[in-house]
Formats: sequence, structure tokens, C-alpha cells
Amino acid sequence: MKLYWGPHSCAIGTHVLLEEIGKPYETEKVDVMGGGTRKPEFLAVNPKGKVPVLVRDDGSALTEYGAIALWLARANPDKHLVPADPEAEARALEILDYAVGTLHAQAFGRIFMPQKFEPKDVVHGTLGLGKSAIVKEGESMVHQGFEILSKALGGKPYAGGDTFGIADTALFYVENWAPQVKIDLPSNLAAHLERMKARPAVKRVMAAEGEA
Ligand SMILES: N[C@@H](CCC(=O)N[C@@H](CS)C(=O)NCC(=O)O)C(=O)O
Repeated sequence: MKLYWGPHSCAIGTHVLLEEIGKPYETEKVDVMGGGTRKPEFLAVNPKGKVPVLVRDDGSALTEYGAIALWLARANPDKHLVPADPEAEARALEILDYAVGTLHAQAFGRIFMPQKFEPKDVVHGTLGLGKSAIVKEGESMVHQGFEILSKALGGKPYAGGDTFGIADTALFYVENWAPQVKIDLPSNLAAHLERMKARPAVKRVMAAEGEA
């Protein structure tokens, strides 16, 4: 298996999952900020132009954070990465989906890539609302999103209950972005981030990605 990842990207969560599973895998670094995801050789692997991408042993490429995470969990049932209890499973996936689809794509997206959110009109180009207004909106959405996730996690050590699972990797990568945008984490999430950073697999991945 091979993981395509980029520095400071969401792919660190997938990287953690692979390291926790412990089977052999390769990695390929993509210069996301430098336009590496728009290069023809990368688009040939993932026409969506995004990391993470997991190329499986049969050569097929899997994309989308949640799909990759769930496939890895199902392919490694002995690791118990999805709770067996249906209610706990649903609550864990609720956290994963919100972290990836709302907090990352909508809120952090406005901060990291405001140009993508600037309203455009077909005749004049962008409407010129200004990037700073979009970044501010993103910051307020991040605050709100962290509060929602903090309540969802509650006093549980991990998103699915007592043990680590796929949703924790999504929670981890958005929590890990908080210092970059100078936003304080609510206490439940701050404790979860520290719990994650104490895991040997997370330490190894952070060192490998130059985040330690
Ligand atoms: N829907 C995708 C989103 C992945 C995504 O947004 N990846 C970012 C890095 S965190 C990326 O590759 N961005 C490159 C770009 O937009 O050019 C998923 O869930 O995996």
C-alpha cells in the first residue's frame, strides 16, 4: 500500500491510521502548498487533485478520508477501529463526518484557501468581498465547530468510547491545526489531542512528517 500525503495536511490522520494498524506501507510526499496536487502525474493517481490517496496492493486508488478510514478498519477487523456497538459506531462516524466535511472543508478551508470561497460573478470575476472577511468567517466557524465536537466527545477518552478508532484520527488532524490558526481548543479536545500525541504511532508519524 502507498499513501500520498502532504505536509500539514489532513493526510496525517490517514498516516496515523496506517501506523496504528502496523502493516507495511509506503509513503509519497506531495508538495500540496506548492501545487503538487495539480501536476499531471498526481492527477493521474487522483483526478480530484487531493491528498490523502491510498493506493492498495491491487493497484487501485482509494480517495476521501472517511472511505479510506472505513476501508482500513474493515480490512483489519482485528484492530477494532470501529465500535461494535451500533450506537457507538454511529456517534463515532458522526464525529468523523463533521470533522472532515464541515470543520475541515468549510471552516478551515476558508482560512487556508479563502480564494476558493470568494463569490464570483461571470462578467466581472470575483466580487471583491476581500479575503480577510472570508478568513474571519472561517475562524468563527472553526470556534463553533470545535465547540460542537467538544460536546460530542464529552468526557470519553476516544470518539467511539474507551478505545482508539478511525474517528479519532479525523478529530486529531483538525485539533492539530488549532495552533496554526491561533485558536484555543475547548478542554475536551485539548485533552484528546494530548492523548493522541502520547500514542507511540502518532509520535512516529509526527516525527516522520516533521511535525514533532
Ligand atoms: N474530500 C477530501 C478532501 C481532502 C483535502 O481537502 N485535501 C487537501 C489537503 S488537507 C488537499 O489535498 N488540497 C489540495 C488542493 O485543494 O489543491 C477528503 O475527504 O479526503
